[in-house]
Amino acid sequence: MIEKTLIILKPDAVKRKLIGKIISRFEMKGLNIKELTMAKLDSYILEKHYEEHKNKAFFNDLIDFMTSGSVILIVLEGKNCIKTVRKMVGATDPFEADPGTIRGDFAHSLTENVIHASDSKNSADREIKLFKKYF
Ligand code: 3AN
Repeated sequence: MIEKTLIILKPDAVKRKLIGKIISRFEMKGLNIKELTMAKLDSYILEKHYEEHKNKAFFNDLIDFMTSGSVILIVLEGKNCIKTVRKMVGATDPFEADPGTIRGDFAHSLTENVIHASDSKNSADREIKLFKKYF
């Protein structure tokens, strides 16, 4: 099934100049970039994006980090794109993420873990709608 998913290259990916390397992995996999923009996100939209985590101890650190610099927002499209991209991204904890995955290869910390990717069709639909104003 052809699906769309939302990707955020987080502030650490932008600061560390990893954007090209990460996008090139998605292109090599044959996924299509439907939308792409650079933005500085505010805490209002991020609190909505991460609302499932609002009671977690790491929530404030996560919002501070995500507002600390520019991000790249991308809508990718492709066959079974949501699951494929999650596999390419790897586990949340970069020290658990397999080598060859984006987090396994590039991320150094649990909060600053380089990339966000929608985890289901429902999340993808919700997140693409939430960030639509930036595209
Ligand atoms: P994923 O991004 O792999 O779907 P989520 O949705 O569980 O992971 O977490 C959202 C974000 O919150 C992660 N990408 C990471 O930046 C941060 N995070 C998750 N768990 C922790 C934790 N235990 N400590 C610090 N930050 C965390």
